[in-house]
Amino acid sequence: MTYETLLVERRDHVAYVTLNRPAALNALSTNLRQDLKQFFTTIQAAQDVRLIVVTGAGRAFCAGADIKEWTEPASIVEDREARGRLDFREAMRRCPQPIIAAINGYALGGGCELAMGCDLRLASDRAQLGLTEVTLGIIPGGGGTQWLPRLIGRGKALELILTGRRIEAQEALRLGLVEQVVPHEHLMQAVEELAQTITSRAPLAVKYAKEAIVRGLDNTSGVALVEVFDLDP
Ligand code: DAK
Repeated sequence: MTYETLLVERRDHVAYVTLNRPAALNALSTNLRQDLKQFFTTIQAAQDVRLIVVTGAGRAFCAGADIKEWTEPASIVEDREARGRLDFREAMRRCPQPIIAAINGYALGGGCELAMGCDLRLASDRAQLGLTEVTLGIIPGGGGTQWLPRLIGRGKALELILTGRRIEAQEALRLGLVEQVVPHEHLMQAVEELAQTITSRAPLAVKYAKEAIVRGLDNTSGVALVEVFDLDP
């Protein structure tokens, strides 16, 4: 299957998906969200795919929601409803395969949430991460309010979300937001090595270990994805 805004490649048992809107720093346009939903829905049934890697083309992983689609102030509310219908995160959550984020550059707003929706995060030393939504007058509506405190604790999550501050990869590593920081030019090699190690292990053990961890920790993430949609304007 081919996509307008994604590049998909399979090597051995690994599917590599690259967000491919580099001129817009891979911002999550309607088309890109639609393609991601289709991709994650399709791939979860592909039994020969044992692991998924998500990365971005160019100098960003993903700069978040495509703010150029928010042409009128009132459309943010309509956009929120449209996002609910097009949300790819639930399809991601249902993937039995481990998902690695290869964070090659900016991961901001919805882009940081996309990284947190993955199971493991390896970052380039050039990456910058942040939930910057409050600087635009909105809250992280794509899971960030639930995932960030689980990863880095309540106080630090509040500090980052309420200020909208961007952090460098090394700080993200110290906080536990990413698992590894790798020199930029070695990022994909490090990701491939980790992917190969995981896919060399017993497939069912890997699958059920992921399921046990994610279901145990993640049973309220629907709060972030559903109740936010229901807020009154
Ligand atoms: N949307 C659209 N275009 C973007 C973009 C974005 N988020 N970020 C960058 N671009 C575009 C720029 O407009 C520019 O395009 P041209 O002008 O060349 O046509 C191109 O990418 C390069 O950007 P810059 O020239 O700005 O590059 P710099 O290196 O100077 O700066 C930057 C890079 C990443 C620091 C800067 O571009 C920036 O601050 N971008 C915005 C980042 C941001 O605030 N992202 C958060 C957006 S809010 C929800 C789920 C999710 C969300 C909301 C609701 N529900 C389910 C309800 C998510 C919200 C968000 O993500």
